[in-house]
Amino acid sequence: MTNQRVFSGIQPSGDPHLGNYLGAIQNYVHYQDGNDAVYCIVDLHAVTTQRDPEALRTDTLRLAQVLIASGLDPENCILFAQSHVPQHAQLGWLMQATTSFGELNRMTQFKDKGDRTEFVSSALFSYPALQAADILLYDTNIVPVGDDQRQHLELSRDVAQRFNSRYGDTFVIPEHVIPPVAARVMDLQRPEDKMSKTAEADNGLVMMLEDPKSIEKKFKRAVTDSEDEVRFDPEHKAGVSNLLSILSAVTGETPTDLAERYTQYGRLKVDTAEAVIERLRPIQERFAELSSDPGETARVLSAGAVKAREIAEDVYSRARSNMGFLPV
Ligand code: AQP
Repeated sequence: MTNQRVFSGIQPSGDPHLGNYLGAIQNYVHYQDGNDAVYCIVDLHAVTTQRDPEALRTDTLRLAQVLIASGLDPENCILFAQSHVPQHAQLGWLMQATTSFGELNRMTQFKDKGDRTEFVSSALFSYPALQAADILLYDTNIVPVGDDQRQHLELSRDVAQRFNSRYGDTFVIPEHVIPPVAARVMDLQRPEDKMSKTAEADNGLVMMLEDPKSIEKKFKRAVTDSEDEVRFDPEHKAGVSNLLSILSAVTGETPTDLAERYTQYGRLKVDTAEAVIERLRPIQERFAELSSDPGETARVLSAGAVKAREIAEDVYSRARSNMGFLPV
């Protein structure tokens, strides 16, 4: 099907990592062609945990530059910062009123992040309601995300359906798309855990802008197991299967086909490192060019926000009117 509305968001909570790239950004680039794609740097989500204001500004611009360097074309999609479109926060409130405490309380990501944070804000708890607003605000058909967002996406659908049945047909019910491989890239040191910016140690985390030598070192030290058989078996061989998934996501070959080609863990690690470094190289080069002109990136985001607001205002007006608010 062509010309679907595609929407996804990514947090400016530090530079993105290989999991963000293979699980999400690669699909953002894919879905911008032949669709109406809208991509949002979700800075309002980033402040659900305490952020240094200067770091938030820097990270927002850097993330926009990484996304453009990865292949997002602002002429071919809408790229903007969430806080520039006030309808996100406005619809977020209506979504909070349509989401139950019990539903939010069942979100596993809140439990994980809440346990790791000293000050647990109420915004961290209600974040999936804002995420539902982000998605529903654009009459979205397709949401490309990594596997960790599956539960939040299901909540967005439930909330949209509840709103539609209470107040009449208002929102399009979105579908999520998750990549067939590397939908959950695992930590290289603790392959039972998701690769994450907030990992305890950074040896298991590969950043998109990381120096190639450092990437190579991390892959060479990746935790595998005490066997010596290369087999794709995520349940019993998490480390080896993670390497095969990463290599598969970069080369396009299936993890099972790749496994047949290897007899040694060492060779698999070296080839995966090389493939990742080669995939990231042009992105890093383009990022270096873009980062020399932050003013231009800021202009791209402002122009994106103008286009995003046009769509968002329509959908928000529909929602507030159906809910019974008086016209302004
Ligand atoms: N490890 C991962 N594998 C595949 N996809 C992933 N995503 C995140 N981690 C992985 C996907 O990246 C997109 C943007 O994620 P986000 O900005 O919402 O950040 P996050 O999910 O909070 O990611 P992090 O890096 O793991 O941060 P923390 O440490 O804060 O939890 C989403 O589509 C997500 O699925």
